[in-house]
Amino acid sequence: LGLTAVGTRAQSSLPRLVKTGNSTQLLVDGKPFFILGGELGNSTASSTVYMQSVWPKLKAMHLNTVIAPVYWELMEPTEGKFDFTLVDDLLRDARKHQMKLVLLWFGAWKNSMSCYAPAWVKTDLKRFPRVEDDHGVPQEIMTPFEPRNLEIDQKAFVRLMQHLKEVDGQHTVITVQVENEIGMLPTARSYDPLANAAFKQQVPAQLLSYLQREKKNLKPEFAAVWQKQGAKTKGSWEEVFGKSLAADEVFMAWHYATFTNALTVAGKAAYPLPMYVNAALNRPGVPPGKYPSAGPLPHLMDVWLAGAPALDMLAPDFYNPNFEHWSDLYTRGGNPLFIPEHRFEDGVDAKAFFAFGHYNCLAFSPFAIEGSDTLKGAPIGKAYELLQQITPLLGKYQPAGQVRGFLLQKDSAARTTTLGDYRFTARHEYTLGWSLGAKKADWSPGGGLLIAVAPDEFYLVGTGLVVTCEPLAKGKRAGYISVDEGHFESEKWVPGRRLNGDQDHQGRHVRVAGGEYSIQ
Ligand code: N0T
Repeated sequence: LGLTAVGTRAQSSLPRLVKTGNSTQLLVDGKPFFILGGELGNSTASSTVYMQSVWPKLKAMHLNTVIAPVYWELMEPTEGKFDFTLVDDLLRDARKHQMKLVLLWFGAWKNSMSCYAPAWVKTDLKRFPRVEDDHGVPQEIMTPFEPRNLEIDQKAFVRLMQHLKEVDGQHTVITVQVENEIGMLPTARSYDPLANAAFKQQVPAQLLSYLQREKKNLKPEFAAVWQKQGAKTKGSWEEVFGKSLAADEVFMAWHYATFTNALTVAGKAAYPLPMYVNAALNRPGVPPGKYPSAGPLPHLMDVWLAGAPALDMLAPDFYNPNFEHWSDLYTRGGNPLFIPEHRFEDGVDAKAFFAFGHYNCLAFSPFAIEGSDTLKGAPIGKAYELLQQITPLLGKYQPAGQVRGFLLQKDSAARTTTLGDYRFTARHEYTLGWSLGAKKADWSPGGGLLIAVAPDEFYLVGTGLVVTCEPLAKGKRAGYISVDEGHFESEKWVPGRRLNGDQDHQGRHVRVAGGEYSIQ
């Protein structure tokens, strides 16, 4: 009995996703975990020596997780001979710096291309054929239609997962990304011989039954493609989805998704960590084929959900403007927001607060986090330092719907939200005429999150915002009994200054100045 209990505990402490209330949480060692992350530049983790100067920077930025690639070409330089040195080094150094890892499987595909395939794959086009454009020109992209391509990629991926299972009893690796920004170029689908043969086939029953089952929940962009042809429940790809670039892309997405699903199923059978795929977002108005097509994009989420049910999440990489627009699209249907990449730019600090507060996001992570020019003052580090402190609060109150987030750009209107018995309104701090930043030409975004812990008790965490509140009950006013700033020491609130007078505008608002970071 004793042994069984121990075994069960070890099992249950594997990192995993759980749906709690209306949010999904990532549990690490049984506790809600929020990835305060950064993704390494692509080549950075290929040298353990190079990494030595990187770790202290990451530590200084208060990351709790590093998102780092595993390179197929370096892991299997000769077919069937595996070298896990780099992976083991990463694990050792992450532990030394008390950090977790999300590993990126740079396998068959990386930003559409197959540049991380080992030389023995790249040079054997016969065994490992490529996708072809509509003129029959092969591209440097392994075709998903060739079973041998799946076989070798899967073999390597399974070996990686087996290895992690063997060496990572302490769960340093908490999630795995399968491939990177899968996408088809320069045409919407491949025209290699196997692809052309598949294109003539009937649409697979698995997709058709998903369409029927989810008819009412399909994302509108995808439903439109299907309904344009009369929402058919059987037929060839052209019969069901029509003759268009959009239809070609659906076909291609299906085959990428089922390939990735096979990889994911096999990987999880070896070691069941949460797994996701990421997408290079398309620019609206650009036709399929002209952007990396057929990946887990908003208009193809249904195809990916139907074809790759083993994946836990579809994740957006943010290089486009309009953070909220894309986040809204990616949280449809309960898909948790997991941000493996965000351009490392001004405002990521504010967005991190907003993403965790508003979207119940599981991971936030600027890309090329080790870039040294961004280190000066490292706003993201200041945000992470506070987010780390409020993690237990976030984990506890998020499932109950007691957390809100705000993002305020220069041109944002005031944001209002209700929480508990109050309506809260947030504005950028520079909207206050007397704010030191009010006259600046450029306003760094402000952002924050608000947590209700009792009927009349709230925590505000953020930067560059001012919040007012009024009771929902008509004809009443609300005032502040007290506003304290402070910090958490191992989950215990330690108050600092009492903020009153000018600091809370004589009891009219709660405020964090632009460029400052605080918990109140
Ligand atoms: C990302 C990164 C890395 C002007 C780009 C973004 C990473 C990959 N791709 O640095 O390559 O591995 O996932 C593609 C979107 C770029 C849009 C640029 C718009």
